[in-house]
Amino acid sequence: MTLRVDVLTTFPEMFAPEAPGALGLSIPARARRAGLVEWHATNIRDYAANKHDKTDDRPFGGGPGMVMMCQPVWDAVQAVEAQDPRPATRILMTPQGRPLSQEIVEGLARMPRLLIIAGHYEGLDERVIEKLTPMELSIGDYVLSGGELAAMVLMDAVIRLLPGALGDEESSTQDSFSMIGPNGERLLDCPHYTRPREWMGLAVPEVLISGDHGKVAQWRLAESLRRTQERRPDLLGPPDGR
Ligand code: 9D3
Repeated sequence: MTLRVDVLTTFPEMFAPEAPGALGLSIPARARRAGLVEWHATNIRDYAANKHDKTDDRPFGGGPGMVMMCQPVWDAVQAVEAQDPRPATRILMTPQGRPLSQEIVEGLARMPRLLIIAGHYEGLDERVIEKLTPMELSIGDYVLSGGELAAMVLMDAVIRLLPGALGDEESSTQDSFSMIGPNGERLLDCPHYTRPREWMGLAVPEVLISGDHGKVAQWRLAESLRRTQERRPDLLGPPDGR
């Protein structure tokens, strides 16, 4: 079954399938051509019920920026959801959301339909969030100009997990080769080398040239563990391991 992704945004052009951006090339484009996924961007502005097609307004209580109004968002969600009978998993991209993780991505890749709300605004009126009860997701602790790039990051991460999205060469590095630690943790990748065997005075580690596949696997796991310990100790769990 084709995954359907709807994006609600005031910049639908960013998601045009022919746009040579994040989703128009490489794995997502191939997955789309293969019928594994389809995405539709809907302009929230098309659902503004007021005569100036206004989708945002000044915040109650004062302050800078604009707040996305409830009505256009609510109506856009109802209209888009009615375009397909399958229930959509509603997602709001927001700096206040749960940090995106591979676990979340894997869960979303099993859904039939995603509806992602992304915006260029200070925020949504809290009441429409309360009524829609979307999953609220962030892609990290830095400030973007809008939620659209975050939505594309999420889509890219989900699409590449759809069965058949990766070519044979890519998929082999997917599951069995990606390193798992002694307690089931996901580890950072080990270093990689290709020809020549010596470059600018630097040699390729001898074990990789030995032809001993057992030794190579052992070395790679040890390197993955060492790097994870050094760069991302948080991935190995709490400091005292409890
Ligand atoms: C002054 C408060 N700002 C929040 C940090 C306002 C604000 C800035 C930027 C509100 C929204 C945005 C646009 N960003 C997103 O919509 C967004 C986002 C992000 O900026 N970083 C990481 N993940 C995400 S998901 C959506």
